[in-house]
Amino acid sequence: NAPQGYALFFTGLSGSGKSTLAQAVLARLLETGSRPVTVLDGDEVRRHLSKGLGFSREDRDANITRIGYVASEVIRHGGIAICAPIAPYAGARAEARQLVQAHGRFVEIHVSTPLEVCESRDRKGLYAAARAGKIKGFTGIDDPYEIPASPELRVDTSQVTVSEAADRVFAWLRNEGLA
Ligand code: GGZ
Repeated sequence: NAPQGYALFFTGLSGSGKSTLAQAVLARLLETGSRPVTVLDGDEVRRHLSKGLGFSREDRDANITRIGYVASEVIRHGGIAICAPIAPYAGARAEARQLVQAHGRFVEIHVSTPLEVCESRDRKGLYAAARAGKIKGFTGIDDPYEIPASPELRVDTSQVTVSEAADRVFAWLRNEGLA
């Protein structure tokens, strides 16, 4: 029997550490090398799969639905899909969950790093631009982030290292018989 595919769906604010954590988890999955893994990172997806979409609610929802659909295809073939968009709306996350659960497991990981920490990191200067009104509708500043009510996991990268956060993801997966 082929092992069940699953999606690791990281959701959280810009600068919360989603991509970094996703890369750390990817590196460990590739070390064991037992399954095909596809990464659907926010930036990358917007350059290709979601090219042309903006940041209105409608466009963000379309982005998350596309990610969910591609993840569901990866999982249908027994693979692992690592997704790392902001995914600020609970409704769109639920839709991605439905798409994925038709074929495998959906592991929602809320990267719950507080806004103050994300904003103080401000690696790309986007929070400063949003505060200055140069970017409108920036998540956490003047656009909502709906906190996941019951994610499979919650990790705050201001409280644990990336490596510890990855450990927690793998501990969860082992406990569920997925790793
Ligand atoms: C939020 C924005 C915005 C606005 C540009 N709001 O730190 P980043 O740069 O690399 O991560 C953010 C990324 C978010 O894209 P997602 O596809 O993950 O968003 S969503 O799930 O809501 O569809 C940020 C950049 O794009 N960015 N404008 N207004 N983030």
